[in-house]
Amino acid sequence: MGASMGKNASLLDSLPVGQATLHVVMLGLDSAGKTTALYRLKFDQYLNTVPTIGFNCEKVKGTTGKAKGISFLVWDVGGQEKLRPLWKSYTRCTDGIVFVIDSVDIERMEEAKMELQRTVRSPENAGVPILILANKQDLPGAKEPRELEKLLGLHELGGGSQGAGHTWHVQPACAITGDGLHEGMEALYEMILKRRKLAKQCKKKAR
Ligand SMILES: Nc1nc2c(ncn2[C@@H]2O[C@H](COP(=O)(O)OP(=O)(O)OP(=O)(O)O)[C@@H](O)[C@H]2O)c(=O)[nH]1
Ligand SMILES: [Mg+2]
Repeated sequence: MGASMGKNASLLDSLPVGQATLHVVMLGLDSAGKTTALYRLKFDQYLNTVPTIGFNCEKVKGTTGKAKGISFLVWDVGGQEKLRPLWKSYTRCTDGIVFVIDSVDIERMEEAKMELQRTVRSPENAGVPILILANKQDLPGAKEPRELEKLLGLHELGGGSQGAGHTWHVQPACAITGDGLHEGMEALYEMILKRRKLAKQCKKKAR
Protein backbone atom coordinates (compact mmCIF):
# COMPACT_ATOMS: atom_id res chain seq x y z
CA MET A 1 0.00 0.00 0.00
CA GLY A 2 2.70 2.45 1.02
CA ALA A 3 4.27 3.23 -2.35
CA SER A 4 1.13 4.15 -4.21
CA MET A 5 -0.41 5.85 -1.22
CA GLY A 6 2.38 8.35 -0.68
CA LYS A 7 1.74 9.88 -4.08
CA ASN A 8 -2.03 10.01 -3.82
CA ALA A 9 -2.68 10.68 -0.17
CA SER A 10 -5.10 13.57 0.07
CA LEU A 11 -5.50 16.13 2.82
CA LEU A 12 -8.35 14.00 4.11
CA ASP A 13 -5.89 11.16 4.64
CA SER A 14 -4.16 13.08 7.36
CA LEU A 15 -7.32 13.86 9.34
CA PRO A 16 -8.01 11.75 12.40
CA VAL A 17 -10.52 9.00 11.65
CA GLY A 18 -13.61 9.09 13.83
CA GLN A 19 -14.13 12.83 13.69
CA ALA A 20 -15.59 12.84 10.22
CA THR A 21 -17.96 10.64 8.27
CA LEU A 22 -16.11 8.17 6.09
CA HIS A 23 -17.17 7.90 2.47
CA VAL A 24 -17.58 4.40 1.13
CA VAL A 25 -18.67 3.28 -2.33
CA MET A 26 -20.37 -0.07 -2.90
CA LEU A 27 -19.78 -1.59 -6.31
CA GLY A 28 -20.25 -4.98 -7.93
CA LEU A 29 -22.17 -6.67 -10.73
CA ASP A 30 -25.94 -6.27 -10.89
CA SER A 31 -27.80 -8.55 -8.49
CA ALA A 32 -24.71 -9.16 -6.29
CA GLY A 33 -26.70 -7.88 -3.29
CA LYS A 34 -25.40 -4.33 -2.80
CA THR A 35 -28.74 -2.67 -2.05
CA THR A 36 -29.84 -5.56 0.17
CA ALA A 37 -26.58 -5.14 2.14
CA LEU A 38 -27.01 -1.37 2.37
CA TYR A 39 -30.56 -1.61 3.73
CA ARG A 40 -29.62 -4.41 6.10
CA LEU A 41 -26.80 -2.25 7.49
CA LYS A 42 -29.04 0.81 7.73
CA PHE A 43 -32.34 -0.61 8.99
CA ASP A 44 -31.21 -3.94 10.43
CA GLN A 45 -33.86 -5.75 8.44
CA TYR A 46 -34.35 -7.40 5.09
CA LEU A 47 -35.96 -5.12 2.53
CA ASN A 48 -37.04 -6.19 -0.92
CA THR A 49 -35.06 -4.43 -3.63
CA VAL A 50 -35.41 -3.52 -7.28
CA PRO A 51 -32.41 -3.17 -9.62
CA THR A 52 -30.72 0.15 -8.89
CA ILE A 53 -30.76 2.68 -11.70
CA GLY A 54 -28.47 5.41 -10.44
CA PHE A 55 -27.57 5.09 -6.77
CA ASN A 56 -28.77 4.84 -3.18
CA CYS A 57 -27.01 6.61 -0.33
CA GLU A 58 -27.38 6.01 3.40
CA LYS A 59 -25.50 6.95 6.51
CA VAL A 60 -24.63 3.80 8.41
CA LYS A 61 -23.11 3.41 11.89
CA GLY A 62 -20.50 0.83 12.71
CA THR A 63 -21.55 -1.51 15.52
CA THR A 64 -18.56 -3.75 16.15
CA GLY A 65 -15.00 -3.44 17.41
CA LYS A 66 -13.04 -0.33 16.58
CA ALA A 67 -15.70 0.74 14.07
CA LYS A 68 -18.37 0.99 16.79
CA GLY A 69 -20.00 4.42 16.51
CA ILE A 70 -18.14 5.38 13.35
CA SER A 71 -20.32 6.96 10.63
CA PHE A 72 -20.02 5.73 7.09
CA LEU A 73 -21.76 7.45 4.20
CA VAL A 74 -22.36 4.52 1.89
CA TRP A 75 -23.02 5.07 -1.83
CA ASP A 76 -24.59 2.01 -3.45
CA VAL A 77 -24.23 2.32 -7.21
CA GLY A 78 -26.21 0.33 -9.81
CA GLY A 79 -24.20 -2.57 -11.22
CA GLN A 80 -25.84 -3.14 -14.61
CA GLU A 81 -23.36 -3.11 -17.48
CA LYS A 82 -24.63 0.15 -18.92
CA LEU A 83 -24.22 1.84 -15.52
CA ARG A 84 -20.65 0.70 -14.81
CA PRO A 85 -18.96 3.57 -16.67
CA LEU A 86 -20.49 5.80 -13.96
CA TRP A 87 -18.68 4.01 -11.14
CA LYS A 88 -15.58 6.13 -11.47
CA SER A 89 -17.45 9.32 -10.67
CA TYR A 90 -18.45 7.78 -7.30
CA THR A 91 -15.04 6.43 -6.37
CA ARG A 92 -13.36 9.80 -6.72
CA CYS A 93 -11.97 10.77 -3.28
CA THR A 94 -13.61 7.83 -1.52
CA ASP A 95 -12.13 6.47 1.71
CA GLY A 96 -12.93 2.88 0.91
CA ILE A 97 -14.54 0.61 -1.66
CA VAL A 98 -16.86 -2.31 -0.89
CA PHE A 99 -16.93 -4.67 -3.86
CA VAL A 100 -19.86 -7.06 -3.51
CA ILE A 101 -19.59 -10.52 -5.09
CA ASP A 102 -22.36 -13.03 -5.66
CA SER A 103 -20.41 -16.03 -4.37
CA VAL A 104 -22.53 -18.52 -6.33
CA ASP A 105 -22.48 -16.72 -9.67
CA ILE A 106 -19.59 -18.73 -11.10
CA GLU A 107 -20.57 -17.91 -14.67
CA ARG A 108 -19.95 -14.21 -14.11
CA MET A 109 -16.93 -14.51 -11.80
CA GLU A 110 -14.54 -13.59 -14.62
CA GLU A 111 -16.69 -10.53 -15.39
CA ALA A 112 -16.65 -9.56 -11.71
CA LYS A 113 -12.87 -10.00 -11.66
CA MET A 114 -12.49 -7.75 -14.71
CA GLU A 115 -14.63 -4.99 -13.19
CA LEU A 116 -12.90 -5.26 -9.81
CA GLN A 117 -9.45 -5.13 -11.38
CA ARG A 118 -10.45 -2.19 -13.57
CA THR A 119 -11.69 -0.30 -10.52
CA VAL A 120 -8.68 -1.09 -8.39
CA ARG A 121 -6.15 -0.33 -11.10
CA SER A 122 -7.61 3.07 -11.89
CA PRO A 123 -4.91 5.58 -10.89
CA GLU A 124 -7.52 7.68 -9.06
CA ASN A 125 -8.20 4.76 -6.73
CA ALA A 126 -4.57 4.02 -5.96
CA GLY A 127 -4.14 2.78 -2.41
CA VAL A 128 -7.86 2.90 -1.55
CA PRO A 129 -8.70 -0.02 0.78
CA ILE A 130 -11.01 -2.64 -0.74
CA LEU A 131 -13.47 -4.78 1.16
CA ILE A 132 -14.59 -7.76 -0.92
CA LEU A 133 -17.99 -8.81 0.40
CA ALA A 134 -18.34 -12.49 -0.49
CA ASN A 135 -22.13 -12.33 -0.42
CA LYS A 136 -24.84 -15.02 -0.63
CA GLN A 137 -22.91 -17.43 1.60
CA ASP A 138 -26.28 -18.90 2.60
CA LEU A 139 -26.68 -20.51 -0.83
CA PRO A 140 -25.34 -23.98 -1.63
CA GLY A 141 -22.16 -23.89 -3.71
CA ALA A 142 -21.07 -20.47 -2.45
CA LYS A 143 -17.34 -20.03 -3.01
CA GLU A 144 -15.28 -19.55 0.13
CA PRO A 145 -13.04 -16.50 0.63
CA ARG A 146 -9.82 -18.40 -0.17
CA GLU A 147 -11.26 -19.60 -3.46
CA LEU A 148 -12.53 -16.13 -4.29
CA GLU A 149 -9.08 -14.65 -3.65
CA LYS A 150 -7.80 -16.86 -6.45
CA LEU A 151 -10.78 -16.45 -8.79
CA LEU A 152 -10.68 -12.65 -8.48
CA GLY A 153 -6.88 -12.43 -8.76
CA LEU A 154 -6.60 -10.51 -5.51
CA HIS A 155 -2.95 -11.43 -5.05
CA GLU A 156 -2.19 -9.63 -8.30
CA LEU A 157 -3.23 -6.36 -6.70
CA GLY A 158 0.23 -5.92 -5.32
CA GLY A 159 1.38 -7.49 -2.11
CA GLY A 160 -1.68 -9.25 -0.67
CA SER A 161 -3.87 -8.22 2.18
CA GLN A 162 -1.02 -6.73 4.20
CA GLY A 163 1.68 -5.77 1.74
CA ALA A 164 2.46 -3.04 -0.77
CA GLY A 165 -0.25 -1.99 -3.23
CA HIS A 166 -3.90 -2.12 -2.24
CA THR A 167 -5.00 -3.43 1.12
CA TRP A 168 -7.94 -5.73 0.77
CA HIS A 169 -9.98 -8.09 2.88
CA VAL A 170 -12.46 -10.77 1.89
CA GLN A 171 -15.48 -10.99 4.18
CA PRO A 172 -17.98 -13.85 3.86
CA ALA A 173 -21.49 -12.44 4.24
CA CYS A 174 -25.20 -12.90 3.78
CA ALA A 175 -26.96 -9.62 3.12
CA ILE A 176 -30.36 -11.20 3.73
CA THR A 177 -29.59 -12.10 7.36
CA GLY A 178 -26.89 -9.48 7.83
CA ASP A 179 -24.23 -12.03 8.77
CA GLY A 180 -20.73 -10.66 8.23
CA LEU A 181 -21.76 -7.16 7.17
CA HIS A 182 -20.66 -5.24 10.26
CA GLU A 183 -17.53 -7.37 10.55
CA GLY A 184 -16.77 -6.32 6.99
CA MET A 185 -17.24 -2.64 7.81
CA GLU A 186 -14.93 -3.05 10.79
CA ALA A 187 -12.25 -4.61 8.58
CA LEU A 188 -12.65 -1.77 6.09
CA TYR A 189 -12.39 0.81 8.86
CA GLU A 190 -9.17 -0.75 10.14
CA MET A 191 -7.68 -0.63 6.64
CA ILE A 192 -8.68 3.04 6.29
CA LEU A 193 -7.13 3.77 9.68
CA LYS A 194 -3.90 2.07 8.71
CA ARG A 195 -3.75 3.99 5.44
CA ARG A 196 -4.16 7.31 7.23
CA LYS A 197 -1.52 6.48 9.77
CA LEU A 198 0.90 5.70 6.95
CA ALA A 199 -0.03 8.94 5.19
CA LYS A 200 0.78 10.86 8.35
CA GLN A 201 4.13 9.13 8.67
CA CYS A 202 4.94 9.89 5.01
CA LYS A 203 4.14 13.57 5.58
CA LYS A 204 6.30 13.73 8.69
CA LYS A 205 9.20 12.16 6.81
CA ALA A 206 8.75 14.57 3.92
CA ARG A 207 9.03 17.59 6.23
N1 LIG B 1 -29.80 -15.88 -1.02
C1 LIG B 1 -29.38 -14.63 -0.98
N2 LIG B 1 -29.93 -13.72 -1.78
C2 LIG B 1 -29.47 -12.45 -1.71
C3 LIG B 1 -28.46 -12.06 -0.80
N3 LIG B 1 -28.22 -10.74 -0.97
C4 LIG B 1 -29.06 -10.33 -1.93
N4 LIG B 1 -29.82 -11.34 -2.39
C5 LIG B 1 -30.85 -11.28 -3.42
O1 LIG B 1 -30.21 -10.94 -4.66
C6 LIG B 1 -31.10 -10.15 -5.45
C7 LIG B 1 -30.42 -8.88 -5.89
O2 LIG B 1 -30.15 -8.07 -4.75
P1 LIG B 1 -29.87 -6.49 -4.84
O3 LIG B 1 -29.48 -6.06 -3.50
O4 LIG B 1 -31.01 -5.80 -5.47
O5 LIG B 1 -28.64 -6.49 -5.85
P2 LIG B 1 -27.79 -5.22 -6.33
O6 LIG B 1 -26.37 -5.64 -6.24
O7 LIG B 1 -28.18 -4.01 -5.60
O8 LIG B 1 -28.18 -5.13 -7.88
P3 LIG B 1 -28.16 -3.79 -8.82
O9 LIG B 1 -28.92 -2.74 -8.11
O10 LIG B 1 -28.84 -4.22 -10.09
O11 LIG B 1 -26.74 -3.44 -9.06
C8 LIG B 1 -32.34 -9.91 -4.61
O12 LIG B 1 -33.32 -10.84 -4.99
C9 LIG B 1 -31.87 -10.19 -3.17
O13 LIG B 1 -32.90 -10.64 -2.33
C10 LIG B 1 -27.88 -13.06 0.05
O14 LIG B 1 -26.98 -12.84 0.87
N5 LIG B 1 -28.40 -14.33 -0.09
MG1 LIG C 1 -29.02 -2.22 -6.17
